[in-house]
Amino acid sequence: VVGNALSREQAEQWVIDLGAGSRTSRILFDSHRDLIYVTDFGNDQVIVVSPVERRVISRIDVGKRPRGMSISIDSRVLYVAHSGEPSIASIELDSGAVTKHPVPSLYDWPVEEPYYPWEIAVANERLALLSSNPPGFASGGPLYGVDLRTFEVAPRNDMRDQDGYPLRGARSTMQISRDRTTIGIIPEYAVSWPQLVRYDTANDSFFSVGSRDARDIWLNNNASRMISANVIAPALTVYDQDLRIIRPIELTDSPALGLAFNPAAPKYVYALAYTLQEVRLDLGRQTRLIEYQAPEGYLHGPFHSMAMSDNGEWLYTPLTLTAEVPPGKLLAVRVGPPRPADYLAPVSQMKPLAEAQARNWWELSWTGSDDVSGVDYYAVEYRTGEKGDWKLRATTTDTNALFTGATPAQRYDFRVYGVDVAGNIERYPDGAETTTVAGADTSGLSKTFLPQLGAW
Ligand SMILES: [Ca+2]
Repeated sequence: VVGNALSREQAEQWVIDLGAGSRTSRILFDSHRDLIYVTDFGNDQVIVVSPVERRVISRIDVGKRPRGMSISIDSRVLYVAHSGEPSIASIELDSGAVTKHPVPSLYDWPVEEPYYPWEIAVANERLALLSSNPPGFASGGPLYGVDLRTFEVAPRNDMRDQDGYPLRGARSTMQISRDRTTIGIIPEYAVSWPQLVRYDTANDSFFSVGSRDARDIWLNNNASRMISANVIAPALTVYDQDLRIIRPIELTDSPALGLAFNPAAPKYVYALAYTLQEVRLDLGRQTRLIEYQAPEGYLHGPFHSMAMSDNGEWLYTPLTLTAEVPPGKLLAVRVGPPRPADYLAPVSQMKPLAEAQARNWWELSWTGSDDVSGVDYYAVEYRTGEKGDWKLRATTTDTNALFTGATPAQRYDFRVYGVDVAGNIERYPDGAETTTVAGADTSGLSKTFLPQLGAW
């Protein structure tokens, strides 16, 4: 970890009381309406907060002990998982009309009692994933799929670890990428080690990797990067879209419970424990670690749920007086200026190479563009043959680079991805974008310099 300097900042912030008996569970920012929804398991309500007016504007009665929330693709319906009864609610957000849908089939070995819903994540127009939990425990029941047209609930026994053992529901979290391609899941401890799971919306399929220490997971806008919080140590881990570890990140306080990417500046990551810390990842270096001070007399955590405004200006978390008292307040911290709406990564493409090279060096070139903030840099990767691991060759603001020192007769594959100024990272293509075979001629090479900034 490089440049891990901590600074403490007293940012602009405001606190609102969520009302008598309120117990904050999850917080969700509705970017369509600029409203914040808070599930309150103390009063069995969804609390609606206007961040503009900085007050509670309505309270919606739902079922017992509401917990997870997820918003429909068309932003018209909010689904709520009730952890105190076998049902979920759908709330028509424009009218406030609430419909309760029983989910009677949540029984499974080894608990004799029914499992109740816990977290819910809308994958597409038709399907939501629903995790379950036995009442009074936080140990995780099976994962279910909910048909959003009929509200039929069916077990998802296809969420399995690498050895094929079925995994059980989410311990604490299911996070949806902004582009809705991916849901990141941390299942309950199972037969095997704890796992990180990626659910692909397009393929309706799960992909798992082992992880000894994951607690929360968060995805950037297009799920090209995922971050998990270490359950034991004050540390985070950055993964790529295939859940390969890219790098660790050290925090300075206790292990984080909650995580968030800044949607408008996804190079900024927030980790919530007893303190709130901001990590700035820039060109592969951890350039800054900021600790936001809680308002006097309060503690930041430890809580799981965080939400951010669409423009990346405000971060919302639960707030409490002591670690023993459940949170009944909402804290808003201003973590930066409002930012332009840049949620899409650059699009780039390698230009095709000749099938074979005469020399053992050649020029690579590519094209690329970005919609709003512009391309910050490109990362060029290569592998030797189809089975080789991808390796970073260069990060550069240019659209060409020399590839030198190749082994004659060796096949080389290339791919490129772009990172925009806001910090959106393009997803890798599945395979090579261009391929060539190296020659033996070493003559003619006048420069060997390859720019190297370090990617993340
Ligand atoms: Ca962009």
